[in-house]
Amino acid sequence: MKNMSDTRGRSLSLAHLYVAYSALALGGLAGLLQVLVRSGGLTLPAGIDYYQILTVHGVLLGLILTTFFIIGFLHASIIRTSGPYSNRSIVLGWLGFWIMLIGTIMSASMILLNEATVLYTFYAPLMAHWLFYLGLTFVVVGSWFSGAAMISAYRHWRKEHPGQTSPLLTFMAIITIVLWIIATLGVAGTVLFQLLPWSLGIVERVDVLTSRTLFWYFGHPLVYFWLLPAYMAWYAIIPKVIGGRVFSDSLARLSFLLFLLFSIPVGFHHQLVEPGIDAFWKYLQVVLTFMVVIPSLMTAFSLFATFEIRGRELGAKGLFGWLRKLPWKDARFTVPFIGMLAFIPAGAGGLINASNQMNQVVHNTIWVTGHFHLTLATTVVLTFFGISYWLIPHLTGRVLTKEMNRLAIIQAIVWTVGMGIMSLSMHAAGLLGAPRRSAFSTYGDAPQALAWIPYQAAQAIGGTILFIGIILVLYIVVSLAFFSPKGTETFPVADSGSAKTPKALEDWRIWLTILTALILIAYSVPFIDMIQQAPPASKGYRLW
Ligand code: HAS
Ligand code: CU
Repeated sequence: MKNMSDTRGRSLSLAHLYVAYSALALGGLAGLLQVLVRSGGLTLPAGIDYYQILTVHGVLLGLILTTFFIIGFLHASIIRTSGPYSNRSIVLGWLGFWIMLIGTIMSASMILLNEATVLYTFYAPLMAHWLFYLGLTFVVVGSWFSGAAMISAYRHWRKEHPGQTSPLLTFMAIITIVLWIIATLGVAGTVLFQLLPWSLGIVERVDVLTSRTLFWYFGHPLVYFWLLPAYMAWYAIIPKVIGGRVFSDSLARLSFLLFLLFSIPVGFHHQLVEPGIDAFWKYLQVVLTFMVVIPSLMTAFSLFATFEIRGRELGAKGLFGWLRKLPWKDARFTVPFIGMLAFIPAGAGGLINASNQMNQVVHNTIWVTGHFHLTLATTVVLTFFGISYWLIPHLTGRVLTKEMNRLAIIQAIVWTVGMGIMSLSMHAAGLLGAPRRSAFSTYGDAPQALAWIPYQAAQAIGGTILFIGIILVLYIVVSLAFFSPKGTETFPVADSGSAKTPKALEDWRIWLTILTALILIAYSVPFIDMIQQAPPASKGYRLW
């Protein structure tokens, strides 16, 4: 019975990973077309619009790849550390998968039919076909079913183990999904109550400011929903890969709790130039944004500690001698490690974005695009690749061969070079004022616009190298899923010594109460202001 449900759990996770990598294939191709158009080197055939391709890219990679990969990984982590799913969790998990998949197909079809060229942020008053919004609703509602599967498994574990601290990876997975559920309430609110009725023609106008605010109430925690699964691997899996231990179980849990508290009440740092929000509330949310940096600094600290302790165990001497003792030839370590390194400049860029005065310089420039290609498309995505290299064979009963391991490291190097060139030139062009979300234009040969062009050419070079990286990773993933030799690949989980962890860290009443208070403090007054003093609502526009 146990084994059978274990197999069921494996298929559930795998199904999610397959959708995620299919999204990578299509979204990556769109990315290649974009950099080529933007460099001025390519005109899309058959009247295909740049912004349509950009929407495909953003939705498939930013929303679909991430959500499916993460949910698949969270299921696998809970099953690995808390035992096979009950029938109820399996049923909920599959319901979630299918609802999300149907939603994805609905939204993606509308984009491909050019009925929803509204980019991945789908800002009103750009108006897409109502099926696009309905599809997004399905994706969100489906993910709630998946969340229910996980929470049910967690509650079951706690009932069976009264008074014990839950396994670290399960705890982290639950924080991640709770963060997601609370955040998606915002996007569900704007889609269900504003965008759907408006695109169906039931109401004629939409309040743009409220809609964007609800979007960013979701949009910022969204980026931590992407980051936290990577942190799960850094805290609780990589230490095992290098033969070490978790630096501190309590510190890891505390940092996840801080993410839960401070990820949500900070959406205004995406709206610093938005009129209609009082400066005081922007200031408050910027302070909270700097609070959410702290758990990342805690993470950096404990990873350095884990690496150094392990290196010294292996006999390393001197200040940095331990670096040489790390298993550089093991893709399961090296690929995510490059992701960690990338997060140092990526995070520094985030601090610049969050600083009100500097945000005025970079907002809506391609600097921001450079920022999230370092954070999401390097730090997070390389960690996801690193996870896939053992998780996929673990789930399919195959092994990561020496050749695939070597290819995975080459893939990461290709990715780093491509992304380095592309992201650096995006940051540089952004500082010169080049706009984001914009097709190729010389703006009537304005001298400033001409200065951006060499950087756009560099972006095309970087983007093309990245596309080679995408082909490589898809090749590795398909091999590991279907062709590698049969065998057992382990799901590495490091010992965290959770027995000594303070009980308060798992007392949900405390944390959910503080979270609710913080959200109410950060959002109530500005939200009431927005509704009471709403500017005239807007009719819909279809600019494509
Ligand atoms: Fe961001 C815009 C601020 C992190 C993603 N961000 C975006 C957008 C995306 C995104 C997608 O305040 C664009 C949205 C759109 O379409 O408009 N961001 C921040 C801040 C952080 C941050 C303060 N962002 C992320 C992460 C993302 C992400 C993570 C995805 C995964 N971001 C902003 C702001 C904007 C923004 C503004 C709006 C800009 C605008 O005007 O539109 C922080 O969380 C960053 C903290 C991180 C650190 C780094 C810690 C370093 C670590 C590495 C350890 C390494 C080791 C290895 C141990 C301070 C943990 C070292 C070993 C050796 C041997 C050296
Ligand atoms: Cu943000």
